[in-house]
Amino acid sequence: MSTTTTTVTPPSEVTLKLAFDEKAHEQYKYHDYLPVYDEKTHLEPLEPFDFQDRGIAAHQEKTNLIAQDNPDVKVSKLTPVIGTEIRGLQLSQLSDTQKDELALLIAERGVVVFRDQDFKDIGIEQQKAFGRYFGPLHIHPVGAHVKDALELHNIYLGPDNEYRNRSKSNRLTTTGYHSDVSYEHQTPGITILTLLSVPPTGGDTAWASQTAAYARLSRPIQALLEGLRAEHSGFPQAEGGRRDGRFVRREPVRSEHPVVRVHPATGQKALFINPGFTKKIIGLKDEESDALLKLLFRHISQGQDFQVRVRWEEGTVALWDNRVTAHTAISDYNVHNPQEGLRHGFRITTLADKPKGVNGLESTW
Ligand SMILES: O=C(O)CCC(=O)C(=O)O
Ligand SMILES: [Fe+2]
Repeated sequence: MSTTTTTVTPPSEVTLKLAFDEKAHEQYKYHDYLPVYDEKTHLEPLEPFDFQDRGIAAHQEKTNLIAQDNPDVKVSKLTPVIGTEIRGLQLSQLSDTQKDELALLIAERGVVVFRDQDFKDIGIEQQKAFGRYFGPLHIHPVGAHVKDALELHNIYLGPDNEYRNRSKSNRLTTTGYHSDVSYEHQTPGITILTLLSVPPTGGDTAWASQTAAYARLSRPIQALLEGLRAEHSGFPQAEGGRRDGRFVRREPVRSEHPVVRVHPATGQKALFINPGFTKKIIGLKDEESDALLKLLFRHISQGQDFQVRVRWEEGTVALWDNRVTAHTAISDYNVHNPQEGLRHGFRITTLADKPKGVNGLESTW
């Protein structure tokens, strides 16, 4: 079965193509969050903007966010290197001071996983406002979105929408580490992923620490990489979308970003290349670039000792910093078997700084 082609016309007179089977979801609690495509709204290229990372203003100790004396708040490291889990705090209730501290915590730990959240039920406007605190919201150039919000990128894999399965059908694995839309000129900082329906088992997400990946390299290789930029391209994604008959709402771009990026709030260096979008290293011969990228992609995806794999629960919201991590969905469940459940959610992605490398190296395009 392929993506259904039913269309509906909302009050705004924009025609939406449904990317799900309407009949199968009539009673579904999160019906309004099912994937659709607005096939009319064409977007201009993203404009440059000033960006101040919220983590810069934060108190290093984060005592407002994770007060030691509150027995209801449970904060635990998921691994020594990457990932923190928080129970007993609602994202929807955080003050600005707490959000600043959260931005810093996400930068330091790579990904922070909040359990038992009411975030999924606070409504689209509040969800967007929460994201906007951290940076302008990114609209995905080709992805499915939520009916009333282009800014809510849809995560949905079911028998009625198999684009991810199809596009990866000739690979040995669906694993694909990436940093969200890293081809943009000012790339994402924090992504906020909320799952509304979670399979009973499977459908985890994994993150790799790019800070640790950088730190593990020998000094001569670190020094070599610190002087280099790499090309990140949005063209294959857009071309793949067009090939699958999807509407491309903003023309693709490519950028040349420093291979080693310095985080504005922590000052830490991280590898900033990923198998999803990085195509070549600028200034090297083809074979040199291919060999170096192969080494680094293998390093990132095989480094289980600097990765974390998170199992989703109903109410889980994960927030990660795309400048210091790479991540992959783990599509290990059979979407044709109703017993294996439905995985559905939405992603809010905030844009951040123009990447800065070591010794003043900057992105170009
Ligand atoms: O579904 C997931 O676990 C992650 C999805 C993802 O990486 C994305 O939409 O960028
Ligand atoms: Fe992603």
